Amino acid sequence: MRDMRRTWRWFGPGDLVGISDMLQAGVEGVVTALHHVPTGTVWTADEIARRQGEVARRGDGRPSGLVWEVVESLPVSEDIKTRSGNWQAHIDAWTESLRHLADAGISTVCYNFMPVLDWTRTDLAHEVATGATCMRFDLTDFAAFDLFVLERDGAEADYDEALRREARTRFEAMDADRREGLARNVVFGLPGAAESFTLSDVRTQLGVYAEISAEDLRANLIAFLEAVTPVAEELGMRLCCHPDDPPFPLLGLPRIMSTEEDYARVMQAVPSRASGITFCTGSLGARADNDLPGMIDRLGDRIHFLHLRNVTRESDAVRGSFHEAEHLGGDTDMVAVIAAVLREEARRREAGRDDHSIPFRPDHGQDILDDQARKAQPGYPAIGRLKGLAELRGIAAALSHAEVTR
Ligand code: DNO
Repeated sequence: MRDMRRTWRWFGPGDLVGISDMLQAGVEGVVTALHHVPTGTVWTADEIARRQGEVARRGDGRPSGLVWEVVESLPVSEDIKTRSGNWQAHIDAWTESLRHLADAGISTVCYNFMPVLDWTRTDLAHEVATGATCMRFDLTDFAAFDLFVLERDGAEADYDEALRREARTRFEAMDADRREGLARNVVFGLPGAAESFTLSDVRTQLGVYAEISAEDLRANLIAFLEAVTPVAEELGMRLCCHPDDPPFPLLGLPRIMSTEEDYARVMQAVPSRASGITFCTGSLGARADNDLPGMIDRLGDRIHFLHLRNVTRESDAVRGSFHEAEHLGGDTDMVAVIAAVLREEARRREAGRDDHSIPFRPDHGQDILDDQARKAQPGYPAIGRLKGLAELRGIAAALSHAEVTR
């Protein structure tokens, strides 16, 4: 039996890829969030119900048959991450939002614990050989931003001499538009990021983190989970922590959910299934030392949501440049990943678990064909994702077919 529930991220009514589009793409369930509600504020029953109503209708008003199944993300505030200021009020608001979501029948909630920046790229339309465009993280451009746009104190220490020199040459060759665009991509927030910062906000935030080590941040994550997990358990919900993207420290900020060991430590510290993992093959796959199928075998019990996408690593260094590949291209062996997911689902069916169909979404996609004119949210085109979904679905169907399994 094939499981792997096909979901799709939707940014709400302003998203240029609508409910009718995803229906035609073959989607079974919707992933969305109340992006307009400020971080730290309660998601009310009314706002949740309104979004559910929007998901339930196609563009022309007919029923869609689709349901909001996964929250991505319920944002965790900087106060919670730094355990300062209004952290307690924000945790109360977070758990209150969980209660309203549970009342509305939504039980899977993705979040992340990346300080200051959510996901980051230096280029949103990098052209590959086929003419498709994709997102790219270029370490030299990033260093140019850090050293010469942000002018972060102490940044020099994070890059070796050769990289600093290359970054300077790169920066000097950029016109004002490119410098501004780079800053926008890196810090002003890509789609779904909880906050959008100015350069001066970022400098202030970096000052706050100067006092917070990776171990402190991990302790804050564990303390957060110790507060919210019992509520999720009581409500029958599944929380799932998204990895750092990219999976290494940036701007001198600690990143603590980048590797198998990071996940294992947090899962062991809060040993409840209600506290789990968003397994993002794109984020984790940007490091060659992450063995993705092995991680699914070892941590699978706690994986509640999957982001399936692929990256091409441009270097073997832990911290290196990469770009987003086609779902079956790139450095991640997607067939092996899906085989591992199907093994986990089989274990769950055997154990009688009711969560044996793990929701996945085709994450990101290259801009191809009409995507290049539609200009939807960066990383979230209609056709590039539809192609990814079709390919992933094909693998799952083939690997679970009797011709293959007998
Ligand atoms: C990027 C996304 C992230 C993700 C959050 C989860 O495309 O995967 O923005 O939604 O980090 O909290």
